[in-house]
Amino acid sequence: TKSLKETIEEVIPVKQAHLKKLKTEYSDVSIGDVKVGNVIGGMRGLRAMLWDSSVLDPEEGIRFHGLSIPDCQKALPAAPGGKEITAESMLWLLLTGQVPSAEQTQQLSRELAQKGNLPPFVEKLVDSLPGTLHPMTQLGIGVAALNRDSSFQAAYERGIKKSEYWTYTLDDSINLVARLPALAARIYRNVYKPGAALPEIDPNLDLVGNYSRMLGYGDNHGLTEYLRLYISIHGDHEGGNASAHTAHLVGSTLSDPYLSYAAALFALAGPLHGLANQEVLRWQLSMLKEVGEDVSHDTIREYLWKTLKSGQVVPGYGHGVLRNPDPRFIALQEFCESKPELLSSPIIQLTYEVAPNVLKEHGKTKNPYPNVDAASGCVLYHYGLTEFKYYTVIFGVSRALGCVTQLVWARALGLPLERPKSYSLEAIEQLANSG
Ligand code: NMX
Ligand code: MLT
Repeated sequence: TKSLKETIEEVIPVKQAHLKKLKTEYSDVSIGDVKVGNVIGGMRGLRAMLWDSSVLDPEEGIRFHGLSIPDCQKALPAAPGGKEITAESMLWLLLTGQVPSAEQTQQLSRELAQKGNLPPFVEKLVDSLPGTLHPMTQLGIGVAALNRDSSFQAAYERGIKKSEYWTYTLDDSINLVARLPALAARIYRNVYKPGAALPEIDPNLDLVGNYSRMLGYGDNHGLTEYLRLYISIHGDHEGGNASAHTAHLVGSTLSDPYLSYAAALFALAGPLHGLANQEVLRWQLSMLKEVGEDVSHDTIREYLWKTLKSGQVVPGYGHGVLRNPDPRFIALQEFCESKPELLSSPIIQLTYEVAPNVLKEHGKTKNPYPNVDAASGCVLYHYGLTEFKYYTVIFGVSRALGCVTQLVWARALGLPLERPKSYSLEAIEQLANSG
């Protein structure tokens, strides 16, 4: 059986040859215009990034190396005793473009478990942070501190050839993914269950199985399986989303994967991006508080309008690219369909039937449909993980899968420093007038 590294090593020459072909044969070919609207509109729609592991179609949603979420659910190995996609099998697919065997997935699980402990100084650092500091800030601090042990940084200081960058980047990437559950669970324990014991990593469990166990939900098979699905399908969402783009930009300076991913986490911590899953819960709970138990389409509609009229966004709805309901939202909903106890939760059933029509009537958002955040937190809440300020940390454990994949590939392909050209308002107008 080939290891992850051996599999990547085999794919590298193929991808390098492909890039060379693009460079030599197509460098001067245009694949789209740059309009003023793109430049002043958050670069929406601009075809300006290479990101090889997933592509987001506005209508259909995400595909990982060509596989849709239902394809992945069929093809990717589950954890022993489980049914859902594991983080390991998704990471393998993203990094190699290939579906791993069950044996390869388990081999990777063992490697991650073996590398999963935090250095004691990071434990101390995280333990010293005040409980009032947002869990995402704590996660970013912890991830950045892991860079003390960066093998890329040490090798760069020693002086290595460019062709070797990717192996050290891969080492750091695997270590980072391995350590995220212990770090994220420690933050959860410190903030919400101070004094509680933190279980040791079980060498026979998959990454998310261990994460769930360290969070204190190891006996909750439903939640553990939900977390597996959640973490694998949040892993990558092409390159232009704010966290992935940040990791790519920072990585292009040859910052190591820890620093690049810490930066990405702070992008994820914004309410228009990953923090929306916390905001959805906050919004729904305050709606419940206001309307009481009398939750009906009418009361929800009224509350939606109140939110919109006060100038706030409805969290969990809309998207920068998608123009249909997010297939990740659908996958999480389908998870609930096989579990009647989740469907009976009023929190989960709220809003979905009402919000798209209200947003269409409001007439601003280009996509009135739910994105992944509309569903993700409600299920956690229902399973008893009610501390919603923690939810984006779970997203943060997940998004590393896609970000580190591209850090490895950016180094394997020798991609350059990212440095787009900017212009002032006057210069943009002059450029527009000169055609
Ligand atoms: N509620 C109210 N207004 C909205 C919403 C919404 N859910 N979505 C978009 N709009 C507004 C948007 O603020 C903008 O208004 P204005 O012209 O006054 O600036 C207008 O509609 C046009 O925006 P779009 O082009 O449709 O959306 P854009 O690509 O700029 O932004 C989001 C995408 C995701 C930032 C936006 O839809 C949003 O703020 N949604 C709510 C927050 C959210 O759920 N974010 C999570 C995204 C997924 N993730 O996990 O990262
Ligand atoms: C994501 O998963 O990153 C979000 O859906 C946001 C995006 O794709 O822009």
